[in-house]
Amino acid sequence: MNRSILTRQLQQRRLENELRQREAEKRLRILQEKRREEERRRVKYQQQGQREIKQEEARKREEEERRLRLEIELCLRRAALFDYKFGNKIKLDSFKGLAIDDVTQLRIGVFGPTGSGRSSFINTCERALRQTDKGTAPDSTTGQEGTIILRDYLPELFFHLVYTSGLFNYNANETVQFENILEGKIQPGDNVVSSKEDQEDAMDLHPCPPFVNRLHGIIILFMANDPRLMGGALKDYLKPIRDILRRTGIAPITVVTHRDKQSTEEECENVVYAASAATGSLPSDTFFVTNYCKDNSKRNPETERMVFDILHCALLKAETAVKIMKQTQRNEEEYEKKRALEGTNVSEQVAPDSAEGDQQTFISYTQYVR
Ligand SMILES: Nc1nc2c(ncn2[C@@H]2O[C@H](COP(=O)(O)OP(=O)(O)OP(=O)(O)O)[C@@H](O)[C@H]2O)c(=O)[nH]1
Ligand SMILES: [Mg+2]
Repeated sequence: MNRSILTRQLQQRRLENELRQREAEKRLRILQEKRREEERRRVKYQQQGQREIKQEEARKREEEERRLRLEIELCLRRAALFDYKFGNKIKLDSFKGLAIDDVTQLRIGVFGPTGSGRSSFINTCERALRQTDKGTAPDSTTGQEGTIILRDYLPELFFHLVYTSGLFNYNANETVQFENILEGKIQPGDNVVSSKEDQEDAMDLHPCPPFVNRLHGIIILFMANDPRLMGGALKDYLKPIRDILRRTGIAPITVVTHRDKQSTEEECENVVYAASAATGSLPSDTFFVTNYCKDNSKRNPETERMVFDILHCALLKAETAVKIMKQTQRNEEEYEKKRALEGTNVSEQVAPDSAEGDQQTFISYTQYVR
């Protein structure tokens, strides 16, 4: 083989070798770039993972702080209810000139149809206040059907919740008995049949109950899925009750129970709207709760906060009602005094218990309550 052929072959091999080398170098660069990219991604994922862990830890810390803040709020509000004295809500100054020495307790009636959750609500209040696992109200009403039974709960406090049963049976005579309970003419331990004629019942009533034994506030309960609520039947049925309360000066609180049984926000809003229309409560005085009961026996701080909101509202309205009742009482006494002094012809004046007198009471009621 001549020399020039050998040189060309050598040249050719060198070129092929260089090509192979460049190709290998290129593949190596790609491989290294890939490795670096993977490394960058690994670091990024690691950082992201750590960030997520940190975020989760921060969320848990915030949740724990919120929980503890709520527990502190509940302790303070519980203590305020234990220490509650008349006048704490609307200030004693606003009762100036009124005879309130006899207001040594407040009684707040808990009304509602059977199964509306009255016992469970009272148990929820007891559990929230006393921090116990069980309330003292029995699960179902004892006693004969059609018998009015009252029982005061929370005797250790200035205010008592008064469990009422035997009403809301859609019975025409109920307004009379409702007024008797309101005025304190029926007391715990009495045995009054709700459907009896008033004449017969009058025998069993307390004729002149002291102011302290009457009801000063009202909580009316409904079960969220009571068909009479959404159908409007309860609104019609409660018209006389709304009228009595307006005349008396008591602004009722409304509590809808079984919140856990409602699925959408819209359903909840509709139920609250219907309930507030039925009782005449302001929307701000209408609450939607999940009671402690066999379905929900585990302690829930949010439930307790709601209960304290309801009790705060009930006491505020009860103090306002006492003020209106005491003012009406004072006006009546002054009217009587003036009449005795002047010896005027009464028939020309507006008697306090006439329709116009009611209107006056209503005006003062709206002035203070609304
Ligand atoms: N899921 C759920 N069940 C409730 C709630 N409130 C009450 N209940 C249940 O509803 C039923 C009636 O509740 P009660 O508290 O006994 O009602 P009540 O108004 O005292 O009724 P009576 O005394 O039987 O006339 C019971 O089985 C309670 O466990 C609630 O908010 N959610
Ligand atoms: Mg009951």
